Order: sequence, then structure tokens, then C-alpha cells
Amino acid sequence: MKAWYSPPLSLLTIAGLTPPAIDVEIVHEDFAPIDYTANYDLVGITAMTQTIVRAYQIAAEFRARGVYVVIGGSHATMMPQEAASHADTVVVGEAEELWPRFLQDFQNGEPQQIYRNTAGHYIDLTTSPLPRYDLLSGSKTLLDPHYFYNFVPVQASRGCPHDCEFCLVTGIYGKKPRKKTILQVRNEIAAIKRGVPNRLILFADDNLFTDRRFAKELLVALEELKVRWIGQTDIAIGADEELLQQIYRSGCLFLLIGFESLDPQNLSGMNRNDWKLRQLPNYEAHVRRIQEHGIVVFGSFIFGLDHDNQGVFSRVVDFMNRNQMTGQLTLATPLPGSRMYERLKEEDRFLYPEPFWERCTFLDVTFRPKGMTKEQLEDGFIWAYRQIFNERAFRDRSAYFKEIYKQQA
Ligand code: B12
Ligand code: SF4
Repeated sequence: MKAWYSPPLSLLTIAGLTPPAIDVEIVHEDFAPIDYTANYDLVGITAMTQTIVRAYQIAAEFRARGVYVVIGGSHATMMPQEAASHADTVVVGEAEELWPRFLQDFQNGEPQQIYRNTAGHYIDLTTSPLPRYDLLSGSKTLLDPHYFYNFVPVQASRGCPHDCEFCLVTGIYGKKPRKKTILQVRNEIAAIKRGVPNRLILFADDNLFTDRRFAKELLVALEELKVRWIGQTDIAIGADEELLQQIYRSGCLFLLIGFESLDPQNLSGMNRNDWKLRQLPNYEAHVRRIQEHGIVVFGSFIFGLDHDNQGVFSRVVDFMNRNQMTGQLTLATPLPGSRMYERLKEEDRFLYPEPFWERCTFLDVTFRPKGMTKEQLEDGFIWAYRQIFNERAFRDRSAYFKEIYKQQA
């Protein structure tokens, strides 16, 4: 299966927040080596938990050469004191208001160690700048046929009401979806089309359709713009016939949907209001309805939750194969800053001394599971992977979708 390669929208946005008089270069280490000898005045690094250790190494290399380093992103937002011990400045949370303030202070020679928004303040997304998609135009990674970005990210909204125990999104971006204007999104897609032809758009929204009115306006615009896109949402869209028709017409290829578990005990308490538990009885019917509208369901399932035993692997594989689903299989992972992290810490179940950030890959067991051994979890996980990601399963799913597309045509 091809990896999902997308340039970081965080850095394209930071570049958009930087005055045009300042030269900006984006280096993505997966594709290009970092030149530590380059004459940079300032280096900004973004990282998730699984990449933060590498981010700290890069920061150390630059700082040893006297280059000023700023770190931001989801991990630094949750662990600002830790990040501050590896960088000159840490930007906590959304940077739209903080980055210009930092740049001003930096230019005046008095940058602070930590910049953060006041508690409970979220930025108005309609003020978010046009990400610097133009920086991608000459990118080697787009031209190299072996290592190109297969997606270009666009974000129309931030926030998610569901507040899952393992996720950071509601904590960082809030419950209420904040939206850009449709015109902003149109301009962003136009900028991508100018510089980055034939790329799939990846909507980097946490949960695309929670505001139905906005969703429907957005879908009208996407249909007009004639793009092909993928995104993330929740299973509730399966109940909205009109929305599904619009999603298909708008050029959507597939949607990542978090199912997490098929066990009601696992879903119970996952959201404070048991939202996912309440969706469980509809899972199968809604998957079918979404697929019947020509949209591939890319289901996300978590293994190693507390009510999982060795039966979980075949239950999920049967469910996915029976419903012709592809998707993302991951191991339960306590991200620092999440409720899951706090609970497992309290229960003294971590397998490694903190910090164990490089193990937060979602493919490594990081805490003592309840219903099986660590080895059983690892073996079952690999077995499930092989059942879903193989030639035969892929052919079956393709045949199923060809039939659906014929009916749509
Ligand atoms: C789109 C998305 C993806 C996409 C694209 C990722 C990409 N390469 O860009 C896909 C689907 C591929 C993906 C995959 C994964 N993702 Co993801 N993803 C997201 C999502 C929904 C949006 C990210 C985004 O583009 N936001 C738009 C930009 C503009 O916002 P931003 O990144 O927050 O940046 C702002 C600030 O944080 C800050 N900032 C960020 N960096 C920096 C740096 C500097 C210097 C400064 C000053 C400021 C700054 O300024 C920006 C503007 O305000 C987030 C949730 C979220 N809302 O962040 C999860 C999220 C980032 N993903 C997450 C995870 C766990 C993953 C996976 C590991 C999942 C998996 N099971 O495999 C993989 C890892 C893939 C990889 N190696 O990159 C976690 C990360 C948590 C963590 N602490 O590690 C998040 C936070 C969701 C969650 N579960 O909590 N993801
Ligand atoms: S529904 Fe998705 S984005 Fe929303 S809180 Fe749960 S995992 Fe995070």
C-alpha cells in the first residue's frame, strides 16, 4: 500500500504568516537531507509525538551552530516545558496570532521562551492566511516520480465535538468547529491548481461534516472546482442521504472514518457523552449506505483497548471484509496530553519509562493490555494486517466498487 505523503500544512501556514520580505524554505526530511551548514537566521520545526525525538536532535544540531530554533505542533503544545528544554522558543497551539508576535520580538532581539494563546481562546480561522502552496511548485518531491507527495492538504475547519479519550484534537482545537470562508477555500484550491497540477486534495479537517450547513456549501464549491479529494469525518453522515449524494458529486474518493472498536464496552466512556457507543448499532448499515453512494470507507480501528481479547482480530477483519472496507489499523497509543495517557499512567501500565515518545508510532505496544499478553496483541495485530492488506482482499474490494461505480454512471 502506498504511504500517504502530504506536505505539512502547518509549515505552509507558518510560511503564509511570514512577511514576504523574509525568505522561507521548507525542508521535509523524508525527502531531502537537512543542510545544517545553510545560512539560516531562524529554523522552525513541527513534530508529532512519534517524531519529536528526531525534532529535538535536529534542534540540537542547529543550536550547536548558533541558529535560533522554534518548535511547534501537537506534541510541543501538550509538553511545552519539555520542548522548551530543546528549543529557544516554543509556540503552543495555533500560531496564526502568535507567529507574527514572535517574529516582531525576534527582530527586536527580545524573543520569549514560550508563546501561547490565552486559555480558551481559539483563533478566528477566517483570518488564517493563504498557505504558501507556491513553495511546493519547484519542489523536488513533486517532480520525482518515486517520491512525490500524493496529497496536498487544505483545511476548511478545525475542531471536533466528540473528544475521544485517545485523541488530542478537542483539547487543542476545541469542540465547536471553526470555519474558513468558502472563498478562502476556493482561493486555496485555486493556488494549488496553479502550482501543483493533478494532485489529490486531502482535507486536513479533524471532522469535516459536523456543521452540515457549512458542509453543504463547501461541497457545492468543490463540485464547481472539479477536484478529487479525500477527508476525515464520522459515521453519522451515513444517515444523511442528501449529503452523501453531494459528497459523491463533489469529487470525493474516500473518507477516513473512526470506528475505533466493535465492542460496546470499549466504546463506552470513549467520549464523555458516549457518542461513538450510540453510533455502534448503525455502523454496518451506514457503511453500506456511504459505499452505495460511490464513496470508499477507509475505516480506522484500534486494537489493544481494555475490553479486547484475542477474539478482537477476527471480529474486526470479518467486519471489514464482510463490508468490503479498507482502512487503518492501529494499536491503542497513549499520546501525552490525552485522557488515555493520564488514565494509564495512573494505573501504572506503561511498559517503558517516560518519556517513550519514539514508541508512540501506533504500531508499537506501549502499555500492558488487559485482555491478552503483549505478544498476543502484537501477533494478532500483524495477522489482522495481513488479512486486510493482501492482493485477494484488494481485488475483492475493487470488484465491489467497480459494480457500484457502474450503477452510479
Ligand atoms: C491531516 C492530518 C493527518 C494527515 C496528513 C498529515 C500531514 N503529514 O500533514 C494524515 C492522514 C496523513 C495523518 C496521518 C497521521 N496522523 Co494525523 N492529523 C491530521 C490532522 C487532522 C490535521 C493536521 C493538519 O494539517 N492541520 C493543519 C495545520 C495548519 O494545523 P497544525 O498542524 O495544528 O499547525 C498549527 C499549530 O499546531 C502550529 N504549529 C504546528 N507546527 C508548528 C511549527 C512551528 C515552528 C510553529 C511556530 C507553529 C507550529 O501552527 C499551525 C497553524 O496554527 C491532525 C489533527 C490536528 N487538528 O492537528 C492529526 C494529528 C496531527 N495526527 C495525528 C496522528 C497520531 C497521526 C498518525 C500517527 C496516525 C496513525 N495512526 O498513523 C499519522 C502519522 C503520519 C505522519 N507520519 O505524518 C495526531 C498527532 C498527535 C501526536 N501528538 O502525535 C493528531 C494531532 C490527531 C490526534 N489523534 O490527536 N494525519
Ligand atoms: S472523532 Fe476523531 S477527531 Fe474527533 S475527537 Fe474522536 S478521534 Fe479525535
